[in-house]
Amino acid sequence: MTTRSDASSPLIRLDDYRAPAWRVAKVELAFDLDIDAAEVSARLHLHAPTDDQPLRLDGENLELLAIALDGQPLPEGRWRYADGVLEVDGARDGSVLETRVRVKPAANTALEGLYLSGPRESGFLLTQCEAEGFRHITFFPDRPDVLASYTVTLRADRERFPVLLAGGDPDGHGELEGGRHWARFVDPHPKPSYLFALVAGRLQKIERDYVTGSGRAVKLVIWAEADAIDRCGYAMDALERAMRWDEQAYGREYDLGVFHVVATHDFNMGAMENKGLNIFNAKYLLADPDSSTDEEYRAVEAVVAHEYFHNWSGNRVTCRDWFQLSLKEGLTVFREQQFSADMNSPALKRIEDVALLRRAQFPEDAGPLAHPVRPAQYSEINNFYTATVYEKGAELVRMIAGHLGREGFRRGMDRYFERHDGHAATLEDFLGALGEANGIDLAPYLAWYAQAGTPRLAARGHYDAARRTYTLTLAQHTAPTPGQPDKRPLPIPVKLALFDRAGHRLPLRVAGDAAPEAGATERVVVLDRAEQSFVFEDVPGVPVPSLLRGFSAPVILECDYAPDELALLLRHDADGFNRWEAGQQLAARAYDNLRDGVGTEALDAWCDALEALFNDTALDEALLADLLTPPGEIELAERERQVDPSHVHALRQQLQEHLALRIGRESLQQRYEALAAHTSLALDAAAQAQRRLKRRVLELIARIDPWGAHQLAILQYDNAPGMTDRLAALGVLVRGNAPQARAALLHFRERYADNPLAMDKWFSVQTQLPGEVVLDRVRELENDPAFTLKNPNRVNALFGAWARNNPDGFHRPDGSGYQWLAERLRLLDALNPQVSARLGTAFNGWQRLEPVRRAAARAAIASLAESSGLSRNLGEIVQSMLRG
Ligand code: B3K
Ligand code: ZN
Repeated sequence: MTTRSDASSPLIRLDDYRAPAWRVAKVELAFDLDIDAAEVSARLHLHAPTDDQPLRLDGENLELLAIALDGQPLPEGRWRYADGVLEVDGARDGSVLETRVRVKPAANTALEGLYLSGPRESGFLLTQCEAEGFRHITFFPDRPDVLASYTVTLRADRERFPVLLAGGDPDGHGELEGGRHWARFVDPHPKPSYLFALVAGRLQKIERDYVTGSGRAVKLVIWAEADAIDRCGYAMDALERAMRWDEQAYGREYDLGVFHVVATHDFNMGAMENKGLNIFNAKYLLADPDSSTDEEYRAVEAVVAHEYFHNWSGNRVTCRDWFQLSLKEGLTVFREQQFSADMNSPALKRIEDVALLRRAQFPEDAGPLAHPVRPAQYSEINNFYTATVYEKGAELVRMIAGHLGREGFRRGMDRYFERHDGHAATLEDFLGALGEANGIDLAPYLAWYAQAGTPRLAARGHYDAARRTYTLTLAQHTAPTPGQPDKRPLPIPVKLALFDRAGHRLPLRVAGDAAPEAGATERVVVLDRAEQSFVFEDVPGVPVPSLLRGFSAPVILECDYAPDELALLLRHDADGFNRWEAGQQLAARAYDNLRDGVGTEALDAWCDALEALFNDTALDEALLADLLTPPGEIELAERERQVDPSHVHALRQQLQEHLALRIGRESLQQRYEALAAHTSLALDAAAQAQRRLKRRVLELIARIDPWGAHQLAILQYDNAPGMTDRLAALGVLVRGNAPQARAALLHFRERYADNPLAMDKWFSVQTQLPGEVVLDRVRELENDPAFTLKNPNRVNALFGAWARNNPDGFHRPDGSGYQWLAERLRLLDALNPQVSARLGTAFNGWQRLEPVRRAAARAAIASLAESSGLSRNLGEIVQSMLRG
């Protein structure tokens, strides 16, 4: 048995890409499955244009039992297996290589390859292959540009493994001797190995018949363990909506007779788009009102759609190599965002996406882990499933889609799917197809894919009363990132409007515009140099510019608005997103007022505008809830040169206190009561909006009258019809350190002891205790019998929620939080490197901490880096942290 040694960890570089010397046209796999050991037989039909290159196959932790070439067993001297590579002599174009290996599912705590989910007596077997898990199952050229058709036979004990599933269409099943049975699946669509999957065990199902637009009958089947199958109905509805939407929006249909979806509690990420057999973290598949919040319902809908959309953007057209990961992920996130916007509210969806980008991607792009959407090199590819590749990647697709317009983008996507169907493509292929279908050269956008860091866009305006012109000067600058000291200008589309002082949009006429659109009040200008000016004509008075509308490019806008100008946009813009954006900028300026203790102009303007909006009964309640929420602590910390997370936390609390006082205790109470009177379990937009606003109002009350808020919260907790209201109330009690919190937590624990997803929330909510005390609580929770390092959801619910969502509680000045996390990372790394590496990124931003915390954080990271035997995953993260 041999594994690649982690110590060496060579760098893989985009520039070193070579097409595979050997291809596999067809794979026949046969599995003899059991909990402790499984045997895997593989027949690979090999092809090589020239067979002068040695045949090399990837394989990790495989016990080789037999090997034969073209029907002849291979003697020892004809093959070598070392450092994760099996080299075989004598293969020719058309050869068939047969191997038989043994793997150990129950011992696989990394949850990559074939593993056991749940207890050994009752759990089930499943696989996770992306990115490089297939090599933990059998020998294969485990790279995305080797596409093969798969025939898979599964054999196992019928009683222990009544359900046998693999990707593709079913192709027979039957009985075997000794109580065993078999099932075969054939996938006619050539696919890369990372899309292979199997599932075996005791699972229940729900089914639905679906007919595609062109009349193909598809059986949709969702599988889960017995205690969860009743919570799969919402996912089934979402799947059907997603399938229909992809037919209508992109003309893409499903292409097999059956589509399986399986839920597991043991999964390293959200879900996986395996061809015909999607596997989901239960968190993104199960939903019921008693144990899921409204946010979780939306997440289920989004992730179900995301994985389904991969069937075209990822599976039918896949990636040539892992550097192109955003080709499938950025594009699929974008498609999923469009879908979610269509199913729900476009403005709220955009707010959610931009908030996520700022919370997760901007800090990544500004820290030691910054990398381009298409990285140039990696040591461990699993470390590159990042907010940059996913969320920034989606923003790049959005920019390009905006450039082409709705019809042009569709035309381009049709061209892309048709031209590259059944192939492994690159980002150049993508931009090439989109551009060619529209007669536009999109090559300038490639620079966005290659350059890390968030550009800063500075805007200044000048009004010339005599000429009635308004000159807008835009300039861009991107700070150096690790390994990229010099940055070049990127094409930045800036969607803009000009408002007069009464809050009306002005018609736009740009000087020198070849084809002005008569009466248009919104348009896009593209800044593609370091600095550029745009002159608007016939402007009647000093306007208020509204810039980057809809967040038309993933940049940081720096504009010296007067507070009353932002307040005007917050009050008058008809577009919900732009209004929210003006409010966020104004809130950030209000935060500056509090921090500097100089002036209250922005603070007053923000509070005044929100007070007025609070009393505007026509305003959508969900939007109001978002407007009443200032930027988060992570985002506010980005405004500081040296970050003291406790100070940022305190200032943000003060900000909310000012707002609550301005709106007034009485008004808040009245609104709360009016909303509480409508409490229901309904999932429609209005009911969700009411719950969202109710939660926000309760949180604001808690800022100025904790005692009163806790009374309301305990009532809300006791009477909550569903999880959204229950968890919101519990959160207020816990964060407020209310005396009633203990009893509520005990009650919650008892009530949901058998529901792992609800128990995750029980762990998470307690990580939000304020200040110093939280570390003791986290320690206590770690010893709770329900805690285990082996379950990624549980680890993220406790350690992840604490280290990421409670900056004040994690960043203790004495470094106790850092040391404690470092110790946990060591333990976790020995079990599950993917999860430890992701958790390790919680240290991101340490270089910008104030000196005392910075030194403590550095010491903890350095001690981690010195530990022996770190995985390649965590090793790469801590090394980058220290280097950056
Ligand atoms: N493609 C998977 C993620 C795989 C992560 C591997 N470490 C889920 C998704 O993005 O749809
Ligand atoms: Zn994806």
